[in-house]
Amino acid sequence: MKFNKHALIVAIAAGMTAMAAQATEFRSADIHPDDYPTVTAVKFMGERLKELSGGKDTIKVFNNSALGSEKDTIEQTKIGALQMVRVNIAPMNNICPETQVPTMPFLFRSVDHLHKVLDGPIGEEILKSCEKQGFIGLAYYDSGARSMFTAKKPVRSFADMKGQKVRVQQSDLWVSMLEAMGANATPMPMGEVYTGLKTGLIDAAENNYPTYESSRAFEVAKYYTKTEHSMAPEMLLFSKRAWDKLTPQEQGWLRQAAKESVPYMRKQWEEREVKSLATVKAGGAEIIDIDKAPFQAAMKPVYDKFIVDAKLKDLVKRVQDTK
Ligand code: GTR
Repeated sequence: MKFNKHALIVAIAAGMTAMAAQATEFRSADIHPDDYPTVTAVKFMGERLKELSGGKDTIKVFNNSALGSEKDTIEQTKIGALQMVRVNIAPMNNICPETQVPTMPFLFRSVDHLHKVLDGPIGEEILKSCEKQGFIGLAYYDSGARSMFTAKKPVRSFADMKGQKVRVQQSDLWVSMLEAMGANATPMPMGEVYTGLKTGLIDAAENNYPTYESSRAFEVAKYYTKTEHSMAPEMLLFSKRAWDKLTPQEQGWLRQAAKESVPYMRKQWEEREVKSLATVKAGGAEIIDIDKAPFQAAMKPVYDKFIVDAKLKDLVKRVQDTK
């Protein structure tokens, strides 16, 4: 048979088109920069997904708030315009009430306690509770402990919180938490914090070391007070609308790849916390130790207001009872 070069090229091109038609690139959003542990973890997940699916499924991360604030991208994920999103649990608080539980102030005793809860049936139950709102919860990522940082007046005692205008995440629970500390809470997207502090629109904000560092907030708010008031974790959510169109096999690959990205993320996170602390200190931040007892005591009304029904009360109790 005579070799027909033209036919071969046509055949290869047809094959490539068929492959391209089948390949799926899931879009995922994040507000953080390229080297932030949440972003590198989702990229790692994408690589694992590619391997598991034999090259069929991949993930493209849109970082640096390219697709909007966390609130915006959660809405895009709900309608299926975006397949995946990595957000903090806080902007989910108003959407699915169970997510308030891991957000609650001074709930977790340690990182080990947090991991034990989130890796077990309680964590699973909370992820699952978001399904009826249109989200498949794939995983939690670490976010350390959140603490106050102020631009003008350092917080050296509980009384110093009084009257500080503090940016909070877009969650009613967060507004109440800061109000219970005596502050004026102003919800706004993370992307506006640096300018807000610089222009004096806000006096303070609160976050973990890596975000305090990566947002450069330490340049404009140099007093970082270790209140460690919440260990609200990060969440990885998939759009239920998009999920329902996938085969069970694809869903399985996504779940597995997400699960495998968790230990990877935790390791990156531990390293980043150390690195970020060194960076902010070198940049002139003052790290202030504080007596946390009055903060903790002031949180009772917040529990009374948000942990209202039997379900949430039971979840909080089970978290506290987890040894
Ligand atoms: C960070 C978190 C982000 C976002 C941010 C904020 O620690 O990783 O997802 O929630 O805090 O305060 O808005």
